[in-house]
Amino acid sequence: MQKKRRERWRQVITACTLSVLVAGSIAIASQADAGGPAVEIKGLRFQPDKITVQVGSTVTWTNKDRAPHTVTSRNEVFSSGKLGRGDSYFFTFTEPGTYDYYCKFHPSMRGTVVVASARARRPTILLPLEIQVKAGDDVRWILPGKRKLDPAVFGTPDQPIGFEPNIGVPLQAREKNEAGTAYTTTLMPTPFSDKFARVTGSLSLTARDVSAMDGPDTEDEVDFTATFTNPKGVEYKVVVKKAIPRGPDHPFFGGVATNHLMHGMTGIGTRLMPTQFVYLAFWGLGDLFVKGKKVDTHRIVHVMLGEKVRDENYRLVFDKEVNHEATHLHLILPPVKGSPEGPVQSPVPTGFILPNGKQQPFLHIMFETVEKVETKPLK
Ligand SMILES: [Cu+2]
Repeated sequence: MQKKRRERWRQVITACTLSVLVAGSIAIASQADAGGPAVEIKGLRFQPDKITVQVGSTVTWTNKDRAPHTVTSRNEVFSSGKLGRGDSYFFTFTEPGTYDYYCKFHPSMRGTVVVASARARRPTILLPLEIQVKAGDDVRWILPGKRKLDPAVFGTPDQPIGFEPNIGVPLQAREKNEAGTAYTTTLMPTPFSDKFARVTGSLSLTARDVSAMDGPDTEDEVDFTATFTNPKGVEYKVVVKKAIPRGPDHPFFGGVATNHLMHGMTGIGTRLMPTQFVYLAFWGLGDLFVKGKKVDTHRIVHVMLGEKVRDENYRLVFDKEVNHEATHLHLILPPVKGSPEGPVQSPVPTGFILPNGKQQPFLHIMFETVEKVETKPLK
């Protein structure tokens, strides 16, 4: 669990390699790994002296003082040993709780790490309810790429499943292994790829889940704004004020859904995402702004706060690898638009040109840092 400095270098090198690969493959600049939560030891103080992190986070302490210090937990969970000037210490917190620590050489130096439990975020109240979410910091732009096909969701060439229109993958759109005994990936690039570029952004959402069922209208409400950049630093904004009362291919639960299994096996949303527990999701109609200018309206927007479906290499995992202890958020604008006749195919005018010279026709943005989830019952 404890990591030494050498391992940090490996992390930094991996992050650099990754951004080189991204830059190499699509010729764009990408930000290097910004790192996780960090505490500076400076002026005989831990700065900040109290931080809150999610389960699974690695906290870094770096001694910026001339004097040596230690990072020693009161209940002997971690202990850095002597840290000279410029030395760093890492610890990964796998259990929720409050961890007080101090410096053995200067016992008046004290700090606290609060490790929040992802499970504690699960809303436990019934409809009607209101949820507020804020996210930002670690934001990633998903680039198009082929998606590996999970046999649990798509079966085998002998016994294929999961091929219904719009949510599934048609059999002719699947690649097989050489022996023809298993599916490998989709034939074409999809928005559900492992390729990404780090960008910046923030998200704020208030959703009211009142209606549980689809119908001609809904009492569900959405007030959503996300701002983010593309890999070249161009600014985008997505604003949603209206929930879509019913779905064309699967229920939208009145527009806002709370506490549901979605994606994968479920038939709710694309099967290219793994089956996961979702705390909050909505489908709404939104406006898209690029560089402050409204470029489109009535876009179908889907946002979802769910279990973590990507591993440490940012690979979109299969059903059995979903991390039930962590959460993240995805924002998707599929190439579909709302019209009086219902949804119509329409590429998102992202203005982001891919290496093949074509415009990326969708937006899929991941918000890995969920800062706030607050739930309250409605009367
Ligand atoms: Cu989703």
